[in-house]
Amino acid sequence: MSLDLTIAVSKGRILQEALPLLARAGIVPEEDPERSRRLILPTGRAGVRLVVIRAADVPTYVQYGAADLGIAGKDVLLEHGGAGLYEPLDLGIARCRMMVAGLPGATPAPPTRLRVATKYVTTARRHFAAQGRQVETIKLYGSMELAPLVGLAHCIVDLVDTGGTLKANGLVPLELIAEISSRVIVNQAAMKMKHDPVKALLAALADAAGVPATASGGRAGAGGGG
Ligand code: PRT
Ligand code: MG
Repeated sequence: MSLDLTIAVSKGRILQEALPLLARAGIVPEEDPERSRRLILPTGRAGVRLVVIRAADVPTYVQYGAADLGIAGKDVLLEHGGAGLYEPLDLGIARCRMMVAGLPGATPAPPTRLRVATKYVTTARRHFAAQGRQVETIKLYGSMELAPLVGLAHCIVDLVDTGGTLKANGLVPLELIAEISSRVIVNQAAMKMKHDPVKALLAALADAAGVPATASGGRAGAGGGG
């Protein structure tokens, strides 16, 4: 069995923030991942290659062992559920908060059934179920902020960073669901079968991120914020 390692990284803002950190661990892709059409990129660290894919696909690749490790937002991990994954490192990058937001004073009290528009239907349902609230979720793929403005939903569950997008649309944050940052995930079988190279890579990434390397971390996707 090859002890080479494949790391799946979310493209977009996570990749932008992860690249300098990966570089400190010697992982410099041989081509610019934002420009290259190649989907598998060899790197300057021996035996390590990157695949750069859609954020929501990262846990899937790692769960099935198509990639040994991944870098994904906690938002995506909460929604995925974390089956087959360890989450040993919080890289502390691409930070934001997952929140319920809506028009001020426009969210109905029970027993009215709340209509929630979101890309995170599983996480949203779990959040409201923990409050004993059954909600109707409406799956959207982007521009969640529009939904309350046009009467599609009472509120949204979305990521908030500066709050500028909410504000620009007259929406207010209502409830915090989870603090979000990007995490390193590891395929549970790879953690066993490729233990030494995986451990070495995790130590290098922890060092690059300036965070403590933990044992194997918990199962990914579990819990609210941490
Ligand atoms: O392209 P694809 O559809 O696959 O995904 P994407 O477009 O959502 O990817 P991208 O590049 O935006 O990266 C998404 C990941 O970055 C998320 O999974 C988070 O882990 C992380 N992240 C961190 C964020 C934000 N901060 C963030 N602010 N992702 C999205 N936002 C959006 C938010 O959805 C909202 O529309 O930014 C807007 C709010 O920002 P503020 O500053 O106006 O509050
Ligand atoms: Mg995008």
